Amino acid sequence: MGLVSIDSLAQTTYELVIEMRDGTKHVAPIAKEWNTIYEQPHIQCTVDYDSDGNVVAVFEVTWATGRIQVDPAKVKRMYTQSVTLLLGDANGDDVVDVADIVMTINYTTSYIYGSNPPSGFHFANADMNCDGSVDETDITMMVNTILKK
Ligand SMILES: [Ca+2]
Ligand SMILES: [Ca+2]
Repeated sequence: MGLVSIDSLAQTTYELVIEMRDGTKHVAPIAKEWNTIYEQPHIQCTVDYDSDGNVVAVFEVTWATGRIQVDPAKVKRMYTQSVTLLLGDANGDDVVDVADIVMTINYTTSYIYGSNPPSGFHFANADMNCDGSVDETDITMMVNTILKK
């Protein structure tokens, strides 16, 4: 039993960044399938209303894993950027090991039970099959990655 090479788990993908006027940033990973269809991420922006009736902009990207709702008046700019993922590295410490499995299980159970997801969870890294969701399939792939001979 041995660890697979980290290089084989590195993936280049895109993420959507919405930069607010107050300096905060919202980032949504864009699933890998997207890259096989288009060359540049296409952002669609529609206007919606929140529960208080305030106008919010809803930014969505085809195949995106994230849906970001922000006040359009407070948006400074938005752009896409390429990022290098380390598939399986759910906690972002540059190593793929059992701690990532534990964190991913915590993430999926928090989703099921409506509790807070673990802080520092790297969604795009944990989405092993890049289908835009993190579930038991990804956990299985993570286990297989770690146990791979
Ligand atoms: Ca890790
Ligand atoms: Ca997945």
